[in-house]
Amino acid sequence: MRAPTLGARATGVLLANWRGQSTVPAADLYPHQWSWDSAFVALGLRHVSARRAQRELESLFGAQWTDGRVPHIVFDPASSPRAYFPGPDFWRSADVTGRHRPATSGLVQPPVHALAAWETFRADPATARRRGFLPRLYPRLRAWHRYLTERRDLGGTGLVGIVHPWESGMDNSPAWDGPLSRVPPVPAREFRRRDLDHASATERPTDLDYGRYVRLAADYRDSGYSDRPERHSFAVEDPLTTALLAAAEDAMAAIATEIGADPGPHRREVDRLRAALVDELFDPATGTFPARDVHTGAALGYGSVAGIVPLVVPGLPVADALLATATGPRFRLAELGLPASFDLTDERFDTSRYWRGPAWFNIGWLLCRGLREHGAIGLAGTVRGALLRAAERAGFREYVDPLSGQGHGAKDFSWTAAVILDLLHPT
Ligand code: 2M8
Repeated sequence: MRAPTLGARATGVLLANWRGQSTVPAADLYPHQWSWDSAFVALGLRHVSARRAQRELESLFGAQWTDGRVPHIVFDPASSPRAYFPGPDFWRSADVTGRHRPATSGLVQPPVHALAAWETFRADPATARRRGFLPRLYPRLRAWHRYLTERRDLGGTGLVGIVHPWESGMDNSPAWDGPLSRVPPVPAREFRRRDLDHASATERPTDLDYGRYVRLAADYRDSGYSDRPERHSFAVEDPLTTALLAAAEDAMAAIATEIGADPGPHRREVDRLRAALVDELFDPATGTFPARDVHTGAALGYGSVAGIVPLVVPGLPVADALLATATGPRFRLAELGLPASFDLTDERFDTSRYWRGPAWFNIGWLLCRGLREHGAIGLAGTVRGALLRAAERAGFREYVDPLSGQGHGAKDFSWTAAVILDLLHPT
C-alpha cells in the first residue's frame, strides 16, 4: 500500500484537531481555540471543507467582546479548566463580558482574520454567499480593526501597540527581553505551568519569563482590561501587528466590494498604516522594522523576523531593503529557505527554543505571500519548497531548526498542517 501523501497527512491533522466548532492548535499543549491560529487553520481547512473553515472564523468571532477585541484564547468548556495555564479562572472574562458569553482570555493576537476570511470566501464563493458568511463577518471584522486602531494606538503614532509578549504571537522573542526585564516576576511557586507537562523545558520560555508573563496578564486583568498606556508596564508598538492589520485592511477592501459596501475607507487605512510603519519604524541602516518601546522610545529587536514580515503590505516602498535583509547573513533565506525567527548572527539566537530562532511555518507562509506581492517569485518558491521539505522530513511540528530542519515543539500542530495544505494548492 502506498504511504499517504503530505496533503492527506495534513488533512488528517486538521480533522483530528477539529472540536466541532473550531480547531485546537495541538491536542495536548494547546487544548482550546487560539485567535491567530484559527486564521491560519482556515487558510488550510478551506481546501478540505469551505464550510468548516467558515465555522472556524465564525466561532472565534462569536467570542468577540463588545469593545471589539477578539480574545487570544477561547476556552473549550469540554476541556478541563486545568488543562492549560492560565485558564478561564485566571482571566475571569465573565467579570467584563457576562456569564452567558464564552470564557476567554483578555489579550489579543495579530489580526490575520480578514485575510483568512477573504481567502476562505474565495475557496467556495457559492457556499459562502448562501450562508451569508461575509455579510455577517464584515461588521465584526470592522469592530475588531477599530479596537486595534482606536484603543491600541498606545504611542499616538498610528501604529498598533501590544501590552503583553503573548499578543505578538512571538512570545519569547529576544526583542521583548528589554521591556520584559522591568516587569517583576510572579514567583514560580505561585503558579503551576501546564506547558511543561507536554513539552521539553529546553524548548519553552524560562520560569523567569513565565513569571513575568503572569504578572503582566494579572495586572491587565486587575485593571479591568483597561488600555490606557500608562497602566501598562509593557507597551510596545509592533511592526508585525501593524503590518498584518494593513494587509487585513487590503482584504477588507475586497470583502467590502463583494458585499456591496464602500471599499474606500479600507484602502485609505492601508495607505495610513503603511505610511505610519515606514515613517515611524523603518530603520534604513539595518533594513528592517524594529518594534518600539512606548515608554522609553527605544527600538527593540533589530533581529526579529517580525521586522521583515511587512513585505505582506501591498506597495511597501522599502521592499528592496527588506529583501536584502532577508537574503543577507542575518537570515540567509535564499540559502536556507526556512525563515529563522531571529537573527542567525546574534548571540541570543537559539536553534530550538520557541521564538528565539526556530523557523515557524506560519511566518514562512506570510513571507511567501509578501515575496510574491513584491515580485520576488523565485525566493517565494525557495521558501515554499523548504517548508514542504521540512514538513515531509519532520512531520507537522510546531517549529523546526532553521539550519538542520529538525522538528521541535508540539507534534501534529494545526497551523503547520494548514499552511502546508495551502502551499500544496496552486495559487
Ligand atoms: C504560543 O503561545 C501560547 C500563549 O498564547 C503559549 O505559549 O502557551 C505562541 O506560539 C502563539 O503564537 C500561538 O498562537 C499559541 C498557540 O499555538 O502558542
